[in-house]
Amino acid sequence: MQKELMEKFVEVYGEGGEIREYFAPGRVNLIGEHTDYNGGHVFPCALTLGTYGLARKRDDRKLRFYSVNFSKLGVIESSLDDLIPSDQAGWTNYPKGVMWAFEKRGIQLEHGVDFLIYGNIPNGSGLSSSASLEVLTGLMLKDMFGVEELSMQDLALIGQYSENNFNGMNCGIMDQFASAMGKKDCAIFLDTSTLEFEYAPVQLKDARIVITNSKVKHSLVGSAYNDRRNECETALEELQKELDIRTLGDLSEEEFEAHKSAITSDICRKRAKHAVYENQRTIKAVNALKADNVEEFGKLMNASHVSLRDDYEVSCEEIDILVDLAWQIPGVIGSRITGGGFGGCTVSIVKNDAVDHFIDTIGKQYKEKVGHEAEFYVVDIGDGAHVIA
Ligand code: GAF
Repeated sequence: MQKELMEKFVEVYGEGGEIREYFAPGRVNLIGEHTDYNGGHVFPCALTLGTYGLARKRDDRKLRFYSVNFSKLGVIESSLDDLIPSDQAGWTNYPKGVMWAFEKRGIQLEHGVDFLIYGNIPNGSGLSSSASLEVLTGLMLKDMFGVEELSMQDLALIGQYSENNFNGMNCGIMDQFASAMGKKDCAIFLDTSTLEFEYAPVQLKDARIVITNSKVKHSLVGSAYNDRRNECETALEELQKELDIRTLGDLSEEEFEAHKSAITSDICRKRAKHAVYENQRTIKAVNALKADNVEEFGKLMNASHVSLRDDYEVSCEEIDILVDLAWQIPGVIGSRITGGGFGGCTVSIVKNDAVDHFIDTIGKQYKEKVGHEAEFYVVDIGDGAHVIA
């Protein structure tokens, strides 16, 4: 792979100079969904799938971008003096956004770059291909321009900042954090209100993590995501009239039940309920995993799905079909929607000896019910972003 990408780089941009190589992974979230902008906990892990990047410094301020995945687009040219989002810029809005965010932080980029990327995260699947591209770009800039003062955590924050302010998606920190800070065979138990975190080994012994891609992405994703955020903020403001809390993540289930009548709209109350219960579920799930109780972890994953489906309303027909099918298969420990929702993927924990049956059965029945095929990835948990060479 590295050799082929290097050859491609030379073919596209020509010989010469030092070419550096980087990798930033995608992520799957095991539990703790839509809690990262509510001051709650999340439990994602980095995948071994992700985005590779090769880069070479230029003498001028030109930027040249090439994606092996979108090779038909050819080389897309821009400049450090043109860091403005535009529809025509397509995927390059992500690396450009990170360059813009560096400059916003007072880090002047003196030279342009030739940048080639290749990603093996299925596009639009909700496994954070954009966050991985942001973190990849941050790492490339840090390394090439010797920006020692930036930690990997800073790169996650810069990625989120650029996504929020350059690309207009009001996401939380989870995806960029997982891509930057991931660790092999561990999930990250992150408190998004303080950014304190701990690595929790995911030792499933006789089971695997299986991601199922519904291959649907409903177009309301961006706007519905921002609506959910607003509804949670409204609920929080109303609760704050009675309670001294900073975020919904500060509440236990009992406190929420005792004060939920302060929230005047039924919709906002349901959204807040999900945020509070999901946060508590995530804490319980991590404790279960640490106590080696994978069955309990699975039950909490299932409960997470029900809450995302009924209270947060970010699931969709295709995803519910996948989860319902999974719940019926012996050997499935837990299954739920993962990521932002409205399509994308489910994550399931499946006993080793049930994995083939899981893929066969769900594959056939999904196709019958929905009319197109699902895709399955039996994944490993990998390291966070790093310099390859
Ligand atoms: C998307 C967002 F980018 C994350 O920040 C997070 O909110 C997630 O949806 C839902 O948990 O992936």
